[in-house]
Amino acid sequence: MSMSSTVARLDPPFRLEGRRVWVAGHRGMVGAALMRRLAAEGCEVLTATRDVADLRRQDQTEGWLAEKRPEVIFLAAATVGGILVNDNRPAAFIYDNLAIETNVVHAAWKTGAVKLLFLGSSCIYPRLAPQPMAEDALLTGPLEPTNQWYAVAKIAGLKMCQAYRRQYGADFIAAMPTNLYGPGDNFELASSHVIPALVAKIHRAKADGLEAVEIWGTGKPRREFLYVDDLADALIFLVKCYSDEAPINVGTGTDVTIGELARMIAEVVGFEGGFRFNPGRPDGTPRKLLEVSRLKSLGWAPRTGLSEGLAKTYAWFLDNVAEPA
Ligand code: GFB
Repeated sequence: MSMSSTVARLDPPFRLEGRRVWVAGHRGMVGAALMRRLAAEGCEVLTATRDVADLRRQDQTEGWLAEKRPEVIFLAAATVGGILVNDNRPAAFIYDNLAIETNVVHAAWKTGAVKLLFLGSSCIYPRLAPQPMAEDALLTGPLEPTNQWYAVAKIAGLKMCQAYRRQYGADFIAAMPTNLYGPGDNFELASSHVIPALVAKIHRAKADGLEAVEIWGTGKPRREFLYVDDLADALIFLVKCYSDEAPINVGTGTDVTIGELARMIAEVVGFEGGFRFNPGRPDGTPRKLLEVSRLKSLGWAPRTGLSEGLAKTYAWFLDNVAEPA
C-alpha cells in the first residue's frame, strides 16, 4: 500500500442526514460520545444492547442486521482495556474482537450497508515503528507483546474493510485512534487505561492524605491522548469526507511522558504528594505518537487540549464514579 501525506476529500460529502445509523457499542466510552455527537446530525440512530444482539454470535448479529438494515454503521463495539488486562486476558481480547469484526463487517455487506467505519487502535503499528507513526508503518515489524492479541484482531478488522472494498466495492473505512480518554471511561484499576487509573488513584490518595501514589513502570514511556468527544467529531467527519482502503490515523500530534501526565493529573485533582514509580510493572511500547498529516490535510483538527480534557474527565469522575466525600 503506498500512501501520500495528503488525501482526496470526498466531494460531494457523504450525507448522514435522514439516514438510519447504527452505533455498535453505544454503551462504551467511544459509542456514548458518538451518540452525543450524532444528536446534531439529523439522522435516525439505532442501538442494540448485548441481550438483544451479542455481536460475538454470528446468528444474533446477522439476524439483528437483517431486521434493522442500517445504512451507516459505526463499529465501536470491542473488548478493550489497559496494558495489564490486555496481557492477562489474551484469549478474550483476540476472540471477542475477531468475532465482533467478522460478524459485523460480513453482515453489514450482506444487508446492504452503504458506509461502515471500523475503529482500530494505534497499537496495530510495530512496537518500534519510527515516530510519529504513519499509516504505512503497518506490518513492517514485530508488535508490542503485551497487546499483540488485541493488535492482531484490530489489524484483521481493518483488512476486512479493505477486502470487502476490493472484492465488493463496499465503502468501508478504518480509523486508527490514538490512546483515548474522557467521560464514560473505565476507572477500575485492574482493567483501565492509564488516565482513568491515575485519576482514580490520585483522587483516593488525596482523600486519604497519602504521601505518594504508585505509577506502574518507569514513567518514561510517551503517549498521545485524544479526548473522546474530539474523536467522535473526527469519526463523523471521516464518514462524510473519507473513502479509501488505507486506514487513517486520528490523533493530536503531540505526546507526553507518563511522569508528566501524572503531574498534570495531580494538578487537576489538587494532590500535593509525590509519585513512586514501580518498574516491576510493564512500560509497554516506549512511544506511541501518530503521524496525522493525512487527517489534517482533509481539514480536521482536535479542539480539546490535554489539561482541559483532564479537567473535564475529573469533573465527570466526581459526578459519576467517586464515592461522596
Ligand atoms: O494506558 P495503558 O494501560 O496503555 O498504559 P498502553 C500506558 C502507560 O501508562 C504504560 C503506564 O506505560 C503503563 O505502564 N501506567 C502507569 C499505568 N500507571 C498505570 C496504571 O495505574 N494503570 C495503567 N493502565 N497504566 C494499551 C494497550 O496500551 O493501550 C491496548 O494495551 C490499547 O491494546 C490501548 O492499544 C490504547 O498505551 O500501554
